[in-house]
Amino acid sequence: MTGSLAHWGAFTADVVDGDIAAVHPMRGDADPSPLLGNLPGSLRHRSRVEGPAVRRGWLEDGPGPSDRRGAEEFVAVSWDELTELLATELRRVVDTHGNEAIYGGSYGWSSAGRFHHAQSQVHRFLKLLGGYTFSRHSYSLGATGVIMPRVVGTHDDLFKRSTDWNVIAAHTDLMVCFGGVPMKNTGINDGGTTAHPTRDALRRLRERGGRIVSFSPLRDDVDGDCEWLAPVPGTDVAVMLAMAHVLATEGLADKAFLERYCTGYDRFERYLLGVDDGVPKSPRWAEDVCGLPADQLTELARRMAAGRTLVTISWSLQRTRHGEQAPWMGLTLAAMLGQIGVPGGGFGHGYGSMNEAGLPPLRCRLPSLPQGPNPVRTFIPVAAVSDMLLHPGEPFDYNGLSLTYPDIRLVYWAGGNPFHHHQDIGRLRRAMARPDTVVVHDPYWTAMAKHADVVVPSTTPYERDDYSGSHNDPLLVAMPALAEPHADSRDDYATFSALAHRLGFGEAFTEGRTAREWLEHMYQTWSYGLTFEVPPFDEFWRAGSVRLPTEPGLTLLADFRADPVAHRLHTPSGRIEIFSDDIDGFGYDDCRGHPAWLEPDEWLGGPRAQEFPLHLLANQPATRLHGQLDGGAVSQASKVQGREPIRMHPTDAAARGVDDGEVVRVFNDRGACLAGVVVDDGLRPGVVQLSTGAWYDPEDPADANSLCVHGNPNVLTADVGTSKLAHGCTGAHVLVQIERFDRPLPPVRAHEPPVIVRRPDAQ
Ligand SMILES: Nc1nc2c(c(=O)[nH]1)N[C@H]1C(S)=C(S)[C@@H](COP(=O)(O)OP(=O)(O)OC[C@H]3O[C@@H](n4cnc5c(=O)[nH]c(N)nc54)[C@H](O)[C@@H]3O)O[C@H]1N2
Ligand SMILES: Nc1nc2c(c(=O)[nH]1)N[C@H]1C(S)=C(S)[C@@H](COP(=O)(O)OP(=O)(O)OC[C@H]3O[C@@H](n4cnc5c(=O)[nH]c(N)nc54)[C@H](O)[C@@H]3O)O[C@H]1N2
Ligand SMILES: [Mo]
Repeated sequence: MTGSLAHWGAFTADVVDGDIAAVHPMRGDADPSPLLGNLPGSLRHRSRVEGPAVRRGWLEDGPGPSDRRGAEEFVAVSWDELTELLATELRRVVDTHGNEAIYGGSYGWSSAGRFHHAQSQVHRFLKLLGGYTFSRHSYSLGATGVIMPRVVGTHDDLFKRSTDWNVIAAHTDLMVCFGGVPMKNTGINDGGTTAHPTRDALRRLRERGGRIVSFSPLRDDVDGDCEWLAPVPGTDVAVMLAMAHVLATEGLADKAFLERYCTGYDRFERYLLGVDDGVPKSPRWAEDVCGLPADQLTELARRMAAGRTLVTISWSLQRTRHGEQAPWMGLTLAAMLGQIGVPGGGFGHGYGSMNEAGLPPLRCRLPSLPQGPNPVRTFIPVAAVSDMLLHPGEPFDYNGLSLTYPDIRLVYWAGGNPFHHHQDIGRLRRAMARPDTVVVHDPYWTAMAKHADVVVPSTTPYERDDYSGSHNDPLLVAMPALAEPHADSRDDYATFSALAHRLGFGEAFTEGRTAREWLEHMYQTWSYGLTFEVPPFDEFWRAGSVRLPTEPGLTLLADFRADPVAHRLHTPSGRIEIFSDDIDGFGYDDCRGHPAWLEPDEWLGGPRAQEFPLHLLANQPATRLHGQLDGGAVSQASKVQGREPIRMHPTDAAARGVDDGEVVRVFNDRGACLAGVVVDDGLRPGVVQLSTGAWYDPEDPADANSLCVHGNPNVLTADVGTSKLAHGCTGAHVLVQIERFDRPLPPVRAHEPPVIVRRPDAQ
């Protein structure tokens, strides 16, 4: 039995015949993630990429735009051929079009492990090649990443230095959670985790008499006892405005706090009270928008002002059109309550979105692979990938800047899956047809690999030595290889080393180190910079982990509250900006100078709902991390006739004559997919839920808009940014219609490799 770690937890594994046969959660993890159950059988799964492969058309006709991507067979090539082909193509693109023509954003979660982290490897390689067009921010926090630094001076401190679960358990009277605190999401941390304290913290809060109010279209967004209020999806800003209106009009707003720690409340209040537009944002007004009774909102607002209240906003609320508004309005509501910086009160962003919120941060940085500068300055907001590929040379707005989309000739991806993460897959396929070359490194034949020209088989984290490290986890965990690399797969480091040598910068890339030597080197340089002792590398490796000091007991913004001058925020005013002159100055119609209710297109109160009357929540899957290990036992056990489950309210199912266990067609004007019905009364009627992550599986691979027979919701979602300010991902919400699917069920081939031809002359 050897130990290792995934994004969802540390474990020991039984390994039989080169594969993980059983997984045991690490001792000490109070609430291990069920996702560990996807690991057995994953190393030798039939969807592994066995060896280097090149799309036939690209190999025979050379680089160039092609709508055959995703619809053509592959040719197996040797590693030497692969290196030669790739090096030649990279050189051609750089010499003919310049480094800016390489899109190397390569967004995605890859795997835990500090050295073999695919993003670190690909970015280091492309920087040494002379640079690449990069991407900013994430699909997780596209809106937050831009709005929150402007209005509270940070975005990642909001969850990396958030109020500790122990503080919440001890002090909070009322936890008002927009988007709930879904336990399903707290298993995960970027970089891995060894502890899952959320469930226990909520238990202790309740035992003390604390209450949880969950605003969510789904009942199970809070596990166990809570007050469940189910607004129309996407209307939380109206709900919060209504409660702010009660505070403002009943003398419950903390004027002293607003004056000392905030700026611009008076301008916001004009909007709140309807001074200029004649529309007071009262509970009565909100009732028509959000579908919740005005009296209930009024009563809750009074309760919030009466005790120690924490307002939390889940990340999902900003992954929608106008996603900037919910975290900004949540912060404003918390500021009006005046409890920001007080133990157990104030504001939170990300409880129930990820493991890290509420966990103490490390008192040190982590070992990391050094990254030089990127000589290319061109970037896009990450969720503009299709816009960029379809509109080279066109201008666009972003965060007060006027930028231009570059002309991309080569797309390079390692450690991410746009066919998981990006919206409107039909449009993405048309965008991916534009470049000359698409390169993908992945251990698995994901849809992204099937749409590539050059497919590079990577090892999984369990086939190489590495170690973990997370900013909110006290353990650095050794991850010794559990098995030999599958078939002809290689570490990304080995692939990039060979390419770098062939391109003439091998020494700069490897610095003469093997992977094992890098592990030791990174550990050593890191340990020299620490203010405390850690054991030497060999000792750490033998022990299997090293414990690092953390900062327990934090309250978000407590230092700012204690001394707003010494700890002024990194905003223009040094305070919380309820009105931002900078944002106001940009003049955007979809993000104004203060938080506001702005109607989205994809909502039940708008005209689109006439045609597509169901609001689909494309939330994070309970059964896997994104698309990773969709073929694993836990993910597969949830499927209905092999399709991704879609939850429907009994009245919505009955109205369409569909039953539990049947397969339906979910569609709108962008696309359609099949999904398997699970009837459940724990949803607001009119809302359906189909999580992300079923591997895209077009019935007709040659048709960009083909029916996905497996249930990937991104064939339905709109490819529009949150606003001109952030252009964040808006994949959380989409309007759809559902009908019975009476044709014979097409087979699911998502996890089958494509056709791969082996040439008779190949070695
Ligand atoms: N509709 C909708 N869409 C969404 C969301 C939503 O809420 N709704 N959520 C969004 C969010 S928050 C996110 S973060 C994204 C996630 O999107 P991604 O992060 O792109 O999704 P993953 O499936 O985690 O992709 C990681 C890939 O890396 C591969 N990989 C693992 N280890 C290695 C390695 O060592 N080397 C290489 N080369 N590859 C490796 C895995 O096999 C996998 O294919 O999705 C976004 N998309
Ligand atoms: N098991 C599992 N956990 C994960 C991940 C995973 O893939 N699998 N992905 C991880 C990643 S990368 C990220 S970024 C986080 C994402 O964290 P989040 O974005 O917070 O996660 P979601 O599950 O999309 O949304 C949380 C809940 O918000 C509710 N919700 C959606 N829309 C609305 C709305 O308009 N109003 C209200 N009030 N509620 C709404 C939904 O019911 C949903 O269950 O999750 C992380 N955790
Ligand atoms: Mo994410």
